[in-house]
Amino acid sequence: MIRLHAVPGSRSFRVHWLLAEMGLEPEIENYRIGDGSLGTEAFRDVNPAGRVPALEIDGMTLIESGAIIEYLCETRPEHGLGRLPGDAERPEFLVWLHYAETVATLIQNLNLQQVFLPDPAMRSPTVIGMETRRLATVLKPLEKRVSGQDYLLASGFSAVDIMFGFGVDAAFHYVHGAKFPALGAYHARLAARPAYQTALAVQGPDTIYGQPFYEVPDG
Ligand SMILES: N[C@@H](CCC(=O)N[C@@H](CS)C(=O)NCC(=O)O)C(=O)O
Repeated sequence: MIRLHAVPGSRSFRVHWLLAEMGLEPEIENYRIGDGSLGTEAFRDVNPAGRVPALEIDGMTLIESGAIIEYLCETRPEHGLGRLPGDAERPEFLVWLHYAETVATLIQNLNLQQVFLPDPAMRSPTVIGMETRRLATVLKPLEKRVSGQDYLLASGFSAVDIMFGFGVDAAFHYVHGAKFPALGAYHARLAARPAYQTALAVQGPDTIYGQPFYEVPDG
């Protein structure tokens, strides 16, 4: 049994998509941010930090999307989605795997400001402006990277594209896609993958974003 604890539209999509690339179908437990479902005693038994993803697999419960992705790639190497120790691309694989969290943290800060604060008056236009600029800055190396090749690694599609693929989608709620044409095309390539579509169909619609784009408020 493989069970994925998930919030549609969140980092749990990374794990779901990787499992789909491996032909594995997890049972899904869906939660929502802000409705208390991540704070129940039952979920705190799964992950005391109250965060998704959490994956029940191989008799364990794993948290942290990056760690889960590394674990799945290492224990199921036949799918060729990781770059294991000894592989010439291993250092780059690790860099991009963790860089995805640099991007995701900025998106998370913007989600808090733009989506989750209960009263718009609580927002800080200064913080939103700063974090939006910082998000655009960290996307630039990725834009350059996928201008010259289809995927983050020269050898082709790998789990780092999954780790980052979720972030591209979410980033475009805050930075204009027109400024990152190569990233837009990259995301379209990723989204066309059958496993991405399978995970998306099972996950259901994203429950985080109520609108396609969030401008930096005046102030
Ligand atoms: N570094 C962790 C971050 C986990 C995390 O913060 N997940 C978010 C969803 S993307 C969450 O569960 N948030 C719950 C909340 O903000 O209450 C990972 O990659 O799994």
